[in-house]
Amino acid sequence: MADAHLGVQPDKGKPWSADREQEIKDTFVKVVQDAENKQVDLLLIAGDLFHMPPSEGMLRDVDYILSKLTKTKTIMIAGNHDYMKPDSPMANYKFSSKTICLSADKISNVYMKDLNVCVTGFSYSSKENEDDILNHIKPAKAGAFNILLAHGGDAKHLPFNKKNLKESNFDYVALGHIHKPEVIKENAVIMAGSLEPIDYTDTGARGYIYGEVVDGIIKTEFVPVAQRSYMNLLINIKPDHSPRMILDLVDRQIQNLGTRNIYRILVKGHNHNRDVFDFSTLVNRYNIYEVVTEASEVYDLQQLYEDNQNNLIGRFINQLSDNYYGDEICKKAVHYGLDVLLKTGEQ
Ligand SMILES: [Mn+2]
Repeated sequence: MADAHLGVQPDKGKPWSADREQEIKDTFVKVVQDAENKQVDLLLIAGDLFHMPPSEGMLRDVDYILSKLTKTKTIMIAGNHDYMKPDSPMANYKFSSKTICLSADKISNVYMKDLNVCVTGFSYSSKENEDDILNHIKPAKAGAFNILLAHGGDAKHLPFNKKNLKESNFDYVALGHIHKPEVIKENAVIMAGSLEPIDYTDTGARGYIYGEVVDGIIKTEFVPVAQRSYMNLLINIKPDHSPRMILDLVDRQIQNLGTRNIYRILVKGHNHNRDVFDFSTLVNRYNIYEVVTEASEVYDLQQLYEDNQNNLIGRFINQLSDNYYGDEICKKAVHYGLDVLLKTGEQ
């Protein structure tokens, strides 16, 4: 598992914020229970178990939960949120559960003779680490099942080239940091994603990776455990829509998708009357993070490109903008694409 972010208060100020804080803790406990029920050998925590460097009390709490594991050993690293300074409670904590937290900034290896498994990795000692060490790191124990446990994947946090990790000699690479789960190489290199979604950009399912090794061959599966999802509802208002119709439509959609989920309502277009659509009754009834209303969007393409050259939005504009001013269909394609990209917040 990765990025549990214990102690985070998601959507501070919203009515569901305190519940979410508790749910995130409950989900962590549930994953530990799953490990116990399945009698797994090894629980790997790929960083950011805590949302901030943990106090001794927070560590004792987690240590107690992990001490319920009768068979499972836990190996964890500190990430950029719960980074481990030399004088911090985390660096000096002695676990009473079967837990090892790998040391900060220098690579260490834990070899478990009974399992013939070697876990290689290290913790963060500060909020950022731009080292490209993950592109070169090597397994430590020939003949063992070698696992790399690492936290990173953007420019400021242990940037890595997916190709290098795919070609590494590790038998399994357990990654954390990016909240969206991603199988980089099937059964071999996996970004677990956050255990629960933490903010509205974390759309989609969240959970952990369960793996079984039989005769040196590993098979993994994603196990969804998050109690809620963030969802974007795109509402396209047509000229003959009335406000009542739209409210009913959104209400039905939320009923179908689940009333516990947290929604953003993105309103586009207008009706013949140019009515103002008031969603306050729905905001009071459901978990609605925000309602974004806009008239048909006019984008400053040049500015957007300059601000987003290094991400998906910039690449999208670059690919499609050649005929932007000459071709009406191309123009629409750019607008529709930008609408979606800008609204999901995924870059
Ligand atoms: Mn992180």
